[in-house]
Amino acid sequence: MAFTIFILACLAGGSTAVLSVDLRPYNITAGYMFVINDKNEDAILSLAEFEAPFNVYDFNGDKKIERHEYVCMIRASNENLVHVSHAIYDYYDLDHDSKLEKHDFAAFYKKMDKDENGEVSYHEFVVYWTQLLKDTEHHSLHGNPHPLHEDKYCEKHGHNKGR
Ligand SMILES: [Ca+2]
Ligand SMILES: [Ca+2]
Ligand SMILES: [Ca+2]
Repeated sequence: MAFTIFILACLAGGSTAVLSVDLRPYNITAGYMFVINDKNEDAILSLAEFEAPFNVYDFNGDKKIERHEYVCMIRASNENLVHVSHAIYDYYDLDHDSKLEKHDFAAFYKKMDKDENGEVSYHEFVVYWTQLLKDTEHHSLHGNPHPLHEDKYCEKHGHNKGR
């Protein structure tokens, strides 16, 4: 979700020269993200299912996902998603301290649970993420054409391109 965007890397093809990506139609993309993460296929995204990718992004295992961990992981999958990944990280990082912890996930999960029944349905998920992807459209469709900054950024933090 923040972490499902990892999945987007699989969806988004195209040239890496432009560093932008078209994720439209967003409701289809959101639906696909849900299906991939709903591991037990009960049409409910549980908090456990939502949190499952946490350790994948926590590169150094300190129970926090820092911006570079998230962005560089996405970047290793698909450079076109770098800019939208920054934007989505900001959605998760509600207190703007550039660290995502389990409580941030829980808070984000609550935001998706529109009817507050303690679980996120397919419909709730798709509505929420369709809007979120729409809001980040500027980042996904008009990416920065200068990737050098990101190169240094990820190398500095020990993320090798292609990991
Ligand atoms: Ca489920
Ligand atoms: Ca970490
Ligand atoms: Ca719900």
